[in-house]
Amino acid sequence: HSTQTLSPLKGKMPVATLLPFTATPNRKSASPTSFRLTEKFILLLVFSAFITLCFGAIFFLPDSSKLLSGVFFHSSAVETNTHTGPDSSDAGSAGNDDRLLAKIKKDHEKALLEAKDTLQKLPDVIQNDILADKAKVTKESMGKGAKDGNNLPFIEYHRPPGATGLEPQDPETRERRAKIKEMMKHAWDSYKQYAWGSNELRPVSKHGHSSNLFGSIKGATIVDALDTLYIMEMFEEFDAATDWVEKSLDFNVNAEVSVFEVNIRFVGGLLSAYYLSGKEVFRRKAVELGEKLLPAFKTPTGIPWALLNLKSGIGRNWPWASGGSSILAEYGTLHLEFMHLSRLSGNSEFAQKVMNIRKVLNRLEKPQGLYPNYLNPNSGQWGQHHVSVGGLGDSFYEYLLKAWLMSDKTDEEGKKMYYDALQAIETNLMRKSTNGLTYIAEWKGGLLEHKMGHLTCFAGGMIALGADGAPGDKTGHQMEQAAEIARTCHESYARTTLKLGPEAFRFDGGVEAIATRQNEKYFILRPEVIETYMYMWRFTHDPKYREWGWEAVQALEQHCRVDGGYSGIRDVYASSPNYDDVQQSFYLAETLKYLYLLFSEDDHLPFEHWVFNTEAHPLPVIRKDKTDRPNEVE
Ligand code: DMJ
Repeated sequence: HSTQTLSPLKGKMPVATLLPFTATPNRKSASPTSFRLTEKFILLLVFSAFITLCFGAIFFLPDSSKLLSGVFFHSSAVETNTHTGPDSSDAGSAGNDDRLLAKIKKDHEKALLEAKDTLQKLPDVIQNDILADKAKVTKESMGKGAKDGNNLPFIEYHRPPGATGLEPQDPETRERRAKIKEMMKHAWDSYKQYAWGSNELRPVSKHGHSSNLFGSIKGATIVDALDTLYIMEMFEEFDAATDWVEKSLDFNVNAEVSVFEVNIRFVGGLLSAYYLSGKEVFRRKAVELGEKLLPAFKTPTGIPWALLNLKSGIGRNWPWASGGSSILAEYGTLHLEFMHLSRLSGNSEFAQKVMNIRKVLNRLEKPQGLYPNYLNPNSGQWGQHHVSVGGLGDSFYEYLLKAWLMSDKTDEEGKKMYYDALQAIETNLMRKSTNGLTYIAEWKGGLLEHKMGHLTCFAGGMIALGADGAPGDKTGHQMEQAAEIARTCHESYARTTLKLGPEAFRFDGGVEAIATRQNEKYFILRPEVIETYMYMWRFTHDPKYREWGWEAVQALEQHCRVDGGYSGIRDVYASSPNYDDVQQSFYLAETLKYLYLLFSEDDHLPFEHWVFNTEAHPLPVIRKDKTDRPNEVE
């Protein structure tokens, strides 16, 4: 179009033609040029007012869209509504109105019936429905964030009783307790000075040390020591450790770790630090790490791999473990931590994983009622029939008992499995030496190896802890067994030159409670014997247990303490120590904590409120009646 073609229409069309009613009647000429300027202006004003009114009617009147749809689209709107209803084939607006009314009536009746149903439900059922809805909402609200542990459900934190303790009444005990705290300070300060951020300290050469059990995760000593620092009221150190966890503890590593070690030390340490201090960072980190461990359960049976690459999620077993088996003490020592992870994250997956392990075990035939150390996660069949209450088996039994105790004695399955297993151990593995020392031997396809490991010495404490609930009036009997094991383990210390126990001791070839092989003579600051003294002290208040603990303290001070911390020693029968130059993280987590509790009052971390994981990290009992719930997730 040219400008010329358009201009006559635009410029010369008589305004009167458009707006005849506005033209002046007397006017001779109808030409727009004959209007005066003011008239033109008024006409323009009237015209624009009219346009504005029209638009206003469409856009600014209330609910104009409904008005329009009611006027112009009435029948199609009703059709849309009735497409899902039973009368959808009827046509016509009168029929549609009827259908609409019928539908409203039907919905109304349905709502009334539902309300009636709800009112007829028992209060318990209604309560359960509400809880189920709540759990669903919590799970949904966690959304993606829960996957990386950053968006956890709200939990009102209440500190469980006995997180710290009063000074003991008796002056000697007070002094001894203070001494243990000083030892902790020396171990911690040395680590801080020479190995801060590394997994462990080399106290002789004074630098950091990292075991491959943790891949490239760092700071094992910091996480393992957190709760010990807290219960000893070393709050300045605890704050420095917390700060490190916040800023530097990193699980995003491309490395293979031991699922068991990472669980008992890192997950356990973080959980305890959370329950003692209430600091959210520990809950967040524990759940984050727990999530990273979950791919370990991707096996045909759900029995987890021993080793897991945290980045790829690929797992495998130790190459030395019978035919690619998983290890009883490893897959059987996840239960306590994983139950708490579910509780603190609102994610039931953790609990399901460990409950499934029990299911697999309960389906299997057990030789003489015993649990072999090796189980193939692909076939679900036992590997070699080796049984031990020490290395490879130990904490599996411990966690059965403690799962029952931690559940406020509601986990009947755990209870039954524990007491049945203990009976089989008593029948097949527990023996008395010629001179009356009770020991727990190792079982290899029906043959006994008369050796007891330092690790096995924890069993004294475990049996004492479970004695109270023993079925068939066996409480007294089990307390005696526990006391005898404590005595045997004390003998294993007393019969060495340095008064510290060997890694394993034998009851054959004319010896009792003595290591005969060179590679079993070392002492690596392990806690099990002191752990048993602590339990025995709590249950009997027999002063000998404190005395035995004090003997160990003196030996540790004399032979393991060095300028840069505490070191393990290679031969406890040598006349002077040959250092292994490692300060194990469990020395701070367990050995020093159990010593401190041995010289504390009973209401410090009392057993009715706390259960210790296998690395001595205290976890609160989960109350069944909810009246004493330290932390409420539900
Ligand atoms: C700790 O890591 C744990 O106690 C584990 O259950 C066994 N070994 C060490 C201490 O000896």
